[in-house]
Amino acid sequence: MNFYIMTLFPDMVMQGLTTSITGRAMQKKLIQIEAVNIRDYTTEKHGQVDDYPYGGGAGMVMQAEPIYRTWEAITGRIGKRPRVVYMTPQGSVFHQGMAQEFAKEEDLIILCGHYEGVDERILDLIVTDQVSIGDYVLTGGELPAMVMVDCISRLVPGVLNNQESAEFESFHENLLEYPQYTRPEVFMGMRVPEVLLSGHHARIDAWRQEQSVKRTKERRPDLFPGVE
Ligand code: 6GU
Repeated sequence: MNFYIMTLFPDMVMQGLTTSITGRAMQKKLIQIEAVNIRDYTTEKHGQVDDYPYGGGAGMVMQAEPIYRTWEAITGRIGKRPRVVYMTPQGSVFHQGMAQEFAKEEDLIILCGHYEGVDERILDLIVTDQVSIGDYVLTGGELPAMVMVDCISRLVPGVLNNQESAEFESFHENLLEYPQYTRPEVFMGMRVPEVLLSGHHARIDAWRQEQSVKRTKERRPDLFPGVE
């Protein structure tokens, strides 16, 4: 899968995503990530990419032209017009199901905004999806883009190894993960639950399931539609 990230901070995006599992997936050519600098596509002499909002008000707005030219360069080069996701706190809130939908795409273009947002006409012209990563405000769309690329990439076949996939299996059915323990058996006087040392796999599975349900009801009742 190919990600094209339109941003004013390509180094920030690439440094984050070339690390760890997404970095390994890039080396294995299972995913391709390209951060394209919008500033490279400005026609203004001082590299300007933003301007004052018409009608006044605080902050600056990213201009339509450099973004449009960046998009033209990408789509022209690849000869395709993939979905364009604009990262904005005004978008639909990202969730696992959305990641599964995006993971079906061969190519994805992601637009990271900054300042007070982008000229609305760019949204009308090229943007197909608007996505937020939660109800809080960040300084720009780069971290949200990295979150989304990470989440989608781990769904691409081959990106996770067997061990990592098995860990994913344990977060199924919309339940939170059960508590985990490793050596030693006693730490600061606290013992590992006896059942985990018992070797009874059926009892261990039942205990883990029960812990997952309890934890989900306590911490994320919203994931539990059947529960009052
Ligand atoms: Cl996508 N962008 C910004 N700037 N802030 C956010 C966000 C996106 N999602 C949550 N907060």
